[in-house]
Amino acid sequence: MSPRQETPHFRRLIAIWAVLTVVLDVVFYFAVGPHVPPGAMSSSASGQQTDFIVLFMIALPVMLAVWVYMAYALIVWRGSRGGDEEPEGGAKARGHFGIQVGWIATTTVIVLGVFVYGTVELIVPAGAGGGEGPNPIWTPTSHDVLPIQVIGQQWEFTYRYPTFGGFETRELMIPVDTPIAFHVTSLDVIHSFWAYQLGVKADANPSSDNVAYTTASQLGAFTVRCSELCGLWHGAMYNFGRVVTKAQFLVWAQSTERQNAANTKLLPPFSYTYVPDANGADGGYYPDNVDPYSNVEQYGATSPSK
Ligand SMILES: [Cu+2]
Repeated sequence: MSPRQETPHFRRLIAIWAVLTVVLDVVFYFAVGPHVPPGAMSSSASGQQTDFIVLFMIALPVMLAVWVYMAYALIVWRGSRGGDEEPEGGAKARGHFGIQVGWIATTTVIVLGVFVYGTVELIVPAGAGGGEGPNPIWTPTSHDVLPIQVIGQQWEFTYRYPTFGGFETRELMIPVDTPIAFHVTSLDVIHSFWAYQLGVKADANPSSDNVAYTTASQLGAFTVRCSELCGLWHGAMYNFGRVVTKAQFLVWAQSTERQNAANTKLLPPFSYTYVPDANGADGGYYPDNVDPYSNVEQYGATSPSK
């Protein structure tokens, strides 16, 4: 037996892998973690950031196992040009019970662990929750939830505030440290409401009230994009929302309610879903609880104020 075969390759590999895993996982957690998207502007964003960090820290050792082995094999086991014979796998490369059991056990633990972790994070409040439909699994414990309706339409989002007289606006303002219930719907085709820094993404489908919760924890602007191809100007369907203090929000909401009062009267009463005006010409829309072929919709509305 040549001395080369006695070299403890396996132990060396494990040692290199273990050191790299610890060092890089720690570096990732502290240096990269805080910058992982979508940031920490809201409860849902923080939850997603944590999930990304955890999943990456689990994936990193797996990736390192492959890379370390490859690098080690390239450096230690490479044959010299035209020199030695091809190295051959010895007896230890086959039928090693410990390695086989270890391999199956490790991969099973990782996959089941990620499965359990992902499922729990989808359900508990800290998770990515929201946008699962009209009856979310998780609802905020607080009863003081601010409802905001998001209405997708070709090609913009508008917002209604039912607790402030149901006014409709293009501006999305939300108060900090307040649980928000986004009620997302559409007037025409399928859109998707994606408030990136809030970590909120919910399909906007006609005749559907899709609920997503979040609580903003930082002041500032966030982007809103449509994230479902919805026609010619899909790419231009974005704007900015803003997280403001509770006092600023109240001032804004009450003054907007006042300024919009005349327009709000022309809107259909607040409803969780709407159908577009079948007539189309006056650009109106109606609560989805009336016969879509009612006289009103077929022949166009006479606005309530007339
Ligand atoms: Cu869209």
